Amino acid sequence: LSSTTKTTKPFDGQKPGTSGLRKAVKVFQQENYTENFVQCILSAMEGALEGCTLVVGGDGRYFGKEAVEVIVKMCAANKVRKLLVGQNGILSTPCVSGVIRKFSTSGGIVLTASHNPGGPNADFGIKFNISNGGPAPDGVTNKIFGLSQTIQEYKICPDLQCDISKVGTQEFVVDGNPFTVEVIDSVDEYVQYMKELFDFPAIKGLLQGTDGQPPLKVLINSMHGVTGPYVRRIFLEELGASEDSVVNTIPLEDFGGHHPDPNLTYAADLVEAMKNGDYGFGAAFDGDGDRNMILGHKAFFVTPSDSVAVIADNTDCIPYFRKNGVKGLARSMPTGCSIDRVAAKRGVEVFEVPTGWKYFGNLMDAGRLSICGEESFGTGSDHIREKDGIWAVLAWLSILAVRKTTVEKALHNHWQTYGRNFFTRYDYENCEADPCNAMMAELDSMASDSSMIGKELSRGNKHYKIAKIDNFEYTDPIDGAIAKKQGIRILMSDGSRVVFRLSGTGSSGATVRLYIESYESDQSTFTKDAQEVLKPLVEISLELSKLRERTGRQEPTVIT
Ligand code: VG1
Ligand code: CO
Repeated sequence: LSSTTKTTKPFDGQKPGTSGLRKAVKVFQQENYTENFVQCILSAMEGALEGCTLVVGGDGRYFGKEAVEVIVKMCAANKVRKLLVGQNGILSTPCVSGVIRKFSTSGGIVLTASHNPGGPNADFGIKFNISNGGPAPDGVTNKIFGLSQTIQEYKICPDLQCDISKVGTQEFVVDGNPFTVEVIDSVDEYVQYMKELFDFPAIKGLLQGTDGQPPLKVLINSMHGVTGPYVRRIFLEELGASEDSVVNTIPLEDFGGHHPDPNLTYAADLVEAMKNGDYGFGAAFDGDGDRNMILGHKAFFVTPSDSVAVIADNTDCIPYFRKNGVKGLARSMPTGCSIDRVAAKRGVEVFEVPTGWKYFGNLMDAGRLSICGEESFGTGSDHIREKDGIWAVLAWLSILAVRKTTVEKALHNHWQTYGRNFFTRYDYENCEADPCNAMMAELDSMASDSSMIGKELSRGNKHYKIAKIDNFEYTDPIDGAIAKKQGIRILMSDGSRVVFRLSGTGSSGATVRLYIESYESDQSTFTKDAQEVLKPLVEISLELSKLRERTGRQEPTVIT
C-alpha cells in the first residue's frame, strides 16, 4: 500500500475546548474537515509520532465509524507503527485512558462529544489524550489549533481497508513500512482493572445480601451511551445483579434522541424509577462513560461535589487506596468545597484547578493527587487520567458494603462531621454569544474594581458582603503553566461563593454557567432543599450580572 499527500485549506475554529473539538456532525462531514484536524493532532506529536502506538475509540455515536476509518488511514500514512482500536470503534473515555496507560502508548484519539446529543443533526467530537492517559494539556491543544490555522496538506493511505468489527491483529505494509491494527475487546481491559481496584466479592455480597443484611436493589441507567456493555459485564456477569437492575444498555448512535447527560433533568427517567422506593441505589452515566450521577433510596440526590468528598472520606473501604494511600485531593474551581474540609481533616493537600479534567493530570503524575472531582458529575482518581463513571459507582457501593449504611445515611453522617456545602448550578444553554461575552467582560471589570470589595448585597433576610472578586487564574504547581480567565469568582465574607463561566464544550452559541455555593454548620439546615437555601444568593447574582437582561432568558435551561 502507498500513501498520498492531499492538499487542503485551513478551517476556522478548530480550537479544542474544555475537552476536545466538539462541533455539529455536519461540520465534521465537510470535505477535509476531519482529516485536517486529525493531521494537526498527529503533526503536533512531532518527533514522537514516527513508530509510535496510539489508541483509538469512542462512545459509538453517529459518525464514529467514519472517523475511525479516516484516523486509521491517516495514522498509516503518517508512519504510526501500531493502533489499538476498540471493537467497532467503541471504547469508553475512561477505558481509553486505562488502555493508554496499560500498554504505555504515546497517546490516544477519543471520538466523543460526551454528554452532547448524537445523531446526524447533533454533535460529534475528537479529543487527543497524551501518554499519561489524560486529555492533552493547553500547551498541546494550542499547538494543534495553531497548526489547524495554516495546514496546507495531509497524508492518507486511501486504499487501506481494515475490518474493525472483529477482535484480532491485522498487518499492513504502507510505503514499505509495517503497520499494525490490533482490534481489542471494548470492555475486557477495563473490567479486569476494576477487579484489581475494588473488592468485587464484597460488592456482590452487598447486592445479594450477606451477614443478615438484605440485598441492595440497584438501578443502573446507561442512557444508551457507551457504558452499556461495561455495565452488563460488571453488574450482571461479575456482580450477579438481575437483568432488571440495568436499563438503556444498548449503545445507540443518537442515544435514543436524548441528551446522554446524567443529571436530574436529562436522567429524569432514572429519578422517576427511583422515586417509588423499590431501589436502594441508582446511577446513570453520560455518553462516553466518564460522568456519573448517584441517587439513594427514593431518588435521594447526591451532589457531585458531595459525592467526591464522601469517597475521599471513606478511602479505607477501597482496596486501591488501602494499598496506595491518599496523597492529595482536588476539585475544579466551580465545584463545591466539601472536599476541602475532608482534606483539612486528613491533613493532605487540596488543589483548586480550572474546569476540565486535563488540569488534574500533572498533579497525579507527580504523586500529589489521588482523588478529585468536578461539580459536573465528574468523579475519579489517579487509577487513570480521566474521570470515571463506573469507578464512582463501584466506589460508592464499596462504601455501602463496608460501612453497612445507605446513601442517605452516608451523606447525613458526612454533614454531621463537616457541615453542609449547599451547591447548585444554573445553565443557560445556547444563548447568543455577543451579549454573553459582554456580560463576562463587565463582570471581569468588576473584578478589578476595588470599590466592589465590602459591598453589601441583600435579599429578604439574607445579607452578604463581597470579600473578593477575581477572574480565576491557575498556575500549575508542577510545570508552571498558567491558565488565565477561567471564570469570575465572587467570594462572600461568610464563605459563600458565586461563579460565572462560559462553557467550553458547546458546539454553537454560548452557554452561561452560574455556580452558587454556601456553607452551613447548623444541623437544623442539613435537610433543607438546596434550591430554597440558595435562592437569595441566586437572585443577588442574577441582579449583579444583569444575566436576565443580557441573555434574554428568565429561567435557566437546566438546574443541577
Ligand atoms: C463541562 C463541565 C466540565 C467538564 C467538561 C467535560 O465543561 O463543566 O466540568 O470537565 O464539560 O466533561 P464546560 O466547559 O462546558 O463547562 V465531558 O463528560 O463533556 O468530557
Ligand atoms: Co463525558
